[in-house]
Amino acid sequence: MTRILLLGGTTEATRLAHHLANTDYDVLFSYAGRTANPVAQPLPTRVGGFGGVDGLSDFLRTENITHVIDATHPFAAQMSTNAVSACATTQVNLAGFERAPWQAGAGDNWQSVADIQAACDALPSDPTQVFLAIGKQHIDVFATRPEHRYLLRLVDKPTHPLPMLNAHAVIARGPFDLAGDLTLLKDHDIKIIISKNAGGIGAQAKLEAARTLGLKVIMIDRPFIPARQVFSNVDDVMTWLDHSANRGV
Ligand code: 3Y8
Ligand code: NAP
Repeated sequence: MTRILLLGGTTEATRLAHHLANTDYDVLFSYAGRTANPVAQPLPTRVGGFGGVDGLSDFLRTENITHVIDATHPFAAQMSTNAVSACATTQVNLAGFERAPWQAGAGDNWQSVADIQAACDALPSDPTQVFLAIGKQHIDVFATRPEHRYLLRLVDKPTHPLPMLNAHAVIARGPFDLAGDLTLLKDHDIKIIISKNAGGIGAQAKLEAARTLGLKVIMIDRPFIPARQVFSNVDDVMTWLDHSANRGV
């Protein structure tokens, strides 16, 4: 009997959830529990970690999961790595569902860096205004650069003081649009944007706004994720699922 665990937390996962909800498949949606009020899904939903690879392996066995679709964010590398290990151990079918990275286009002024520390190191020595569009989990690094003024965009109101002296947080969940991001960048006189190469449409507006305003973007490359089968559209995920489900694997 096919039973699917859908690891979510992205626009693509939400789109796939709505598609799967209109099939006869038995699907369980999973959030990490990072945000206070995640978007409701049209599927039975669980919230919270599994307890590492072993916890996930035990979960797959006890919940009789036959397929895992990893539709987490490209920077959710620990979850994706754990899914590769746990599915190998338990012989559960695994497929990634992720969007292509963004590519710089004509008129873009991007500097690609390997990780968040490199993004911090890439900031200029002269004080400037920075839109730190990377959420809140890894912003401590920027406390070492107090000369700059930071604009942050967070999903939930911060419960602790921000680690940087000169910072302002706007609270918004996205997906975002060009008009809103143009206004945000102009209102805060932003000169540099730091972004993860998330891909997809949900966070792309800030890059279009940066191009319009001629702003520099420090683009953080995606972290390594172990090899697994990956699809980039719903139809291919469904073909994989229907094929392996019919073969009873
Ligand atoms: C908890 C679920 C949907 C999904 C929407 C996408 C689009 C908006 C863009 C900016 C960048 C950022 C951040 C962002 C985007 C979508 C998508 C995407 C970036 C929610 C969600 C959860 C999270 C977790 C959250 C992180 C944070 C990252 C904010 C829901 C809204 C910056 C990533 O407060 C925290 O601890 C937030 C943590 C991980 C990165 C970080 O390190 O802080 N996402 N984002 C999921 C869970 O619990 O499992 O609350 O509804 C999902 C979405 N976030 O259905 O429409 O698909 O990419 N999310 C980044 O890309 O840099 C915002 O502001 O421009
Ligand atoms: P991460 O660093 O890769 O994972 C850390 C731990 O969080 C995992 O080991 C796992 O805990 C738990 N976890 C992560 N995703 C989960 C899920 N969908 N269901 C159940 N547990 C999950 O993950 P992250 O970067 O913090 O991302 C957390 C969530 O936010 C994911 O759903 C992701 O899709 C979403 N998101 C992340 C980003 C981002 O920038 N990282 C952007 C947009 C959305 P255990 O080890 O205990 O199992």
